[in-house]
Amino acid sequence: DMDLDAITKHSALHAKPSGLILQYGTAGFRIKAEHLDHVMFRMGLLAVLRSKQTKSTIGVMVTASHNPEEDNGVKLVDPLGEMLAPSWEEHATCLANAEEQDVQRVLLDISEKAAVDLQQDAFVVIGRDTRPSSEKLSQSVIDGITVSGGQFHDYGLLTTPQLHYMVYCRNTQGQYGKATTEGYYQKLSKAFVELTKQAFCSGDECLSLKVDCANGIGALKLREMKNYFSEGLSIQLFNVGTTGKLNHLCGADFVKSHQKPPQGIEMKPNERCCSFDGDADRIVYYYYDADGHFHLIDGDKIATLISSFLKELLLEIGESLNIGVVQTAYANGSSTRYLEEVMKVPVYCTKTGVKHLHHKAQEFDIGIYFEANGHGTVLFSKTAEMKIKQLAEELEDKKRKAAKMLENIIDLFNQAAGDAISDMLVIEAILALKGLTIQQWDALYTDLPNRQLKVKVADRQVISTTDAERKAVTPPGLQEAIDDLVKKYKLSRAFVRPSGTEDIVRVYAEADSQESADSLAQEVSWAVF
Ligand code: 16G
Ligand code: ZN
Repeated sequence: DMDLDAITKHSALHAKPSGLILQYGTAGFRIKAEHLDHVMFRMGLLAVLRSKQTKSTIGVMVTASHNPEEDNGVKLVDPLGEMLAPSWEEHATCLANAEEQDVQRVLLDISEKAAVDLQQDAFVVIGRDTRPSSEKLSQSVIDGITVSGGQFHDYGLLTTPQLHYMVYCRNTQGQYGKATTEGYYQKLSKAFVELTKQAFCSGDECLSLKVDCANGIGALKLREMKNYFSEGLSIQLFNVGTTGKLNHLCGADFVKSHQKPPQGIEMKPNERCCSFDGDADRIVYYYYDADGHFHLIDGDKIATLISSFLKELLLEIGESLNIGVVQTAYANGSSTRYLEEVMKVPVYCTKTGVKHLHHKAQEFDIGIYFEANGHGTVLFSKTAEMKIKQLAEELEDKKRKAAKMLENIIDLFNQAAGDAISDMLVIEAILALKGLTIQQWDALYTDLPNRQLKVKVADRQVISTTDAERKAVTPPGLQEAIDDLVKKYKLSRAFVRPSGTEDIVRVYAEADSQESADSLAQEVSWAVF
């Protein structure tokens, strides 16, 4: 049971700065670390309630992903390793904003609304990234858990997707894997080694990769994992956090948004490189060509490579499982066109934010989702998984081989969340199996030149959107203005949306040339003003 008076007393030790209002957004709570102590404590309390209500293990991750080192944040992870359910995001916001004297009342309110059985046991697992503030903040989460009578396991340093994996394992009685970092490494490396056994080029030539770890958790975890596949893949780690600052001039978000290589990595022409973000749930690839031009391979091209590989395997085994690719409005128009017209796979667009893509991808036997920024994974339905397992036993020769590959691919993809380590291994395996160089992969299609801008406005919520954020509904006249601007350029597209993580409006534009994309983005941002 919960001792509400003890909670109130303890809460005062994690007092909320008066007047501070926060919102549980697309990525949980995220601000300067010094303002987060009360939020952490209260998310400990909330995780206990959610655990009681779902009668399952709940996860709490302390991270601010690609944000600057001074920031921090917190996210709750639901029983199947998914993002917190929307109704609970609201509870989280209420609890975080409650004034000190109201904490008890809000807790009871949530328990009542969500029909939480307070007698139920609670279990919470915690992970954190490498930020200097993370350790102390995760202690505040633990404080909240223990004072409300919950049990917990603190994993300490973990990537975000590893925590999602742990939660998923624990709530499926170990069927998905062992809920330890060792279990995670074993599951992934076994699948990777089996998959690449058949690789056409097995010398160290083709399986060599440089990884920019954003000076974050990815460096620690990749280094641990390297011991599990001694010779299969040679990876060189950069920005491992010993000298540089987290996410500073490096990492997946920096590379994607600046469209240039990170600092702190040595790149030779045509060498395959990739960047993780600060909590290792995003990955992008890139290289310099022989003429010194930089080429970025983002989430869209990753989705395309994976889709084409999976489609080939399905064709080989002769089974008609339905595939769907899920993107957001940020997907490059060329990628959508290529997937639909050349590869003939159905493409769907959802709102920005992993929970939306993940949810949509669950509708298919094989749901491939990636945001252009490099967050994504592939989900396999239970039916698809069972069918593939069965075929791997029944079929013979080439067909059997293809079914076995699919079986390993299922194990290699993190089914709970987008995962830079897991995605990297899938990509490396596909490139090796198909004998593709990074240039050949890049050449699948040519990205339309594009530009993103941020606009500061008094109140970003005056902009509301529809059609998966591709059309502005308010303020009146804005969409018409954008339509008129878009008409002036060839192969053009543009949209605006309020950011879910920063107090700004984001503008996206693409067109037939970089100059056009730049000037369209600029004109649209003036229309927003
Ligand atoms: C968060 C989301 C990411 C999304 C980004 C958009 C998760 C785990 N992360 O980082 O998917 O692309 O927000 O940010 O959902 P924005 O709303 O500021 O553009
Ligand atoms: Zn991240």
